[in-house]
Parts: sequence; structure tokens; C-alpha cells
Amino acid sequence: DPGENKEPDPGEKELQKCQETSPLLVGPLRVEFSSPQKVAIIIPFRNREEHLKYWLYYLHPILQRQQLDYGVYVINQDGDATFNRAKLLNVGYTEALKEYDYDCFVFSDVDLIPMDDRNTYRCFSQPRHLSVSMDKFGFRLPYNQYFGGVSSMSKDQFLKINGFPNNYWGWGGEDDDIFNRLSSKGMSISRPSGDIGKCRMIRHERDKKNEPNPQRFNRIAHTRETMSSDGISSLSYSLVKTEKLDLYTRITVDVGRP
Ligand code: BGN
Repeated sequence: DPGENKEPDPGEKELQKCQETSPLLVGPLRVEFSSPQKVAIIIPFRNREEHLKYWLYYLHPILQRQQLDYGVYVINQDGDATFNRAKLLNVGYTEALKEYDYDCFVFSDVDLIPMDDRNTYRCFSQPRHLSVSMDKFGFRLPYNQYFGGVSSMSKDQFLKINGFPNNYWGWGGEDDDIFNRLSSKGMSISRPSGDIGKCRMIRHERDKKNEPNPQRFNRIAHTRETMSSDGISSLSYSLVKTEKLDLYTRITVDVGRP
């Protein structure tokens, strides 16, 4: 019999008996059957490739550690008319829903990177403001009603305020309009602690075609009257191109001009 009397291979360790109690056990386990939120992350964009590279580099590992079911949508404004951040966010909401049954939307500027991975990019029972302590504001809120930078809303919360305004061309005010919409519908803002909500903004010069909008003061004074007619219900745009890349979906869109 060829198997008999074989010398043991000197490189082969002799098998040990298992311990009576396995050392691999960790104890209590979290068992849940509810399905996780499906999160679409929407980034309004134009000409900021360098920032996007940093964003992807930092955020993907964080979002994976947060164990989210997520997709990233970069909404690229085509052409060189005045930038329209809030309208691009509306487009992102609409286009993401064509791809997957998302129930939560995170709206993020491309130049904001969280400094603590416990700042979870998901939705809460109230609309959430995530970028609560930014380096450029000395790690505090610039004012109590501030809702800019990074925020999240469930589909229900978003629809309750008719989405975002489409007519803020240029810099400023659209985030205050969104805050007005939320508070006029009786919602409050949820926030992480200042510690967990720390984030850094990538330094940059003011973009061309994104000058401060001189109409913003007047517009935010009339949110309550205009929000039912201006929002996701009145959104119109034309899709130029959808590219499904490895790290994100890039949607190029013509949002028109003022
Ligand atoms: C505010 C802007 C916001 C901006 C923050 C932080 C306005 C409206 C008229 C008062 N609001 O002043 O859009 O996010 O500063 O930079 O300009």
C-alpha cells in the first residue's frame, strides 16, 4: 500500500486539536431584517475635476465603512451660462431615480470632505444638515439657519417641499430658500454634533459664471409664495449625456440660462 509507512513531510505542521470553545466567536450579533436605506449622493458640478478627484478619494472609503447602499451622481452643467446649483440638485434627484429606487438623497458640494466617518451620509426623521463645522467658518455654523454644503433628505421630505428652487442663478441664497421651504412645512433640521460634523473645504478661487446673485435677497424673502409653483414640479432641462463610470455616474445637462 503506497500510503503506508510514509515519512511525514517536514514542512507540514501536525494538525492541532481545536479548542473546546472556538476563539473566533465574537458574541452578540446585530440581526436586522429591515432593508437599508438606498442613498443617492448628488454633486452639482462644473469644471472642478481636481476637487472631484479628492472627493472620490476620500468619500468612497468612508461611505463603504458606513456600509451604505449608495450611488454617486455628478451633475455637470453643460455650457458656460451662469451656474445653477439648486436646479442641478433637482436634476440629480430626478436622474438618480431613473436608475434605482432611492429613498434617501444626500446633496453635497464637490469641495467638502468630512473629517469624521461617524458623520453618516444617510437620512433621518428630519432633514439633515451634515456640514455643520467647516474649517472655513472656524469649525462652527456661520448662522443658525445655515443649510449649505452637505445636506440629506428622504424622498418624502424632498417632495413635501416641492424639491428645490430652479431660479437661483449664480452664487448664494438657494440654500436659505431650501431652509425656508423646510421650516414653512413645519420640519426642523437634524444635525450631528460639532465634533462629528467637522469638515474641510478645498480652497479655491471664485468660479467664473458664478457671481453672487443680486436677486437672492428678494427671492429668499418670498419662498413661501413661490415654492409651490417653482420646484421639482416645474423642473425642465435637457439631458446631454449620461456616463456610467466606475466611481460615479456623470450626467451632463443643459439647464438653460437666466
Ligand atoms: C449666506 C448665503 C448662503 C451661503 C452662506 C455661506 C445669501 C442670501 C442673502 C443673505 N446666503 O450669506 O447662500 O451658503 O452665506 O457662505 O447670500
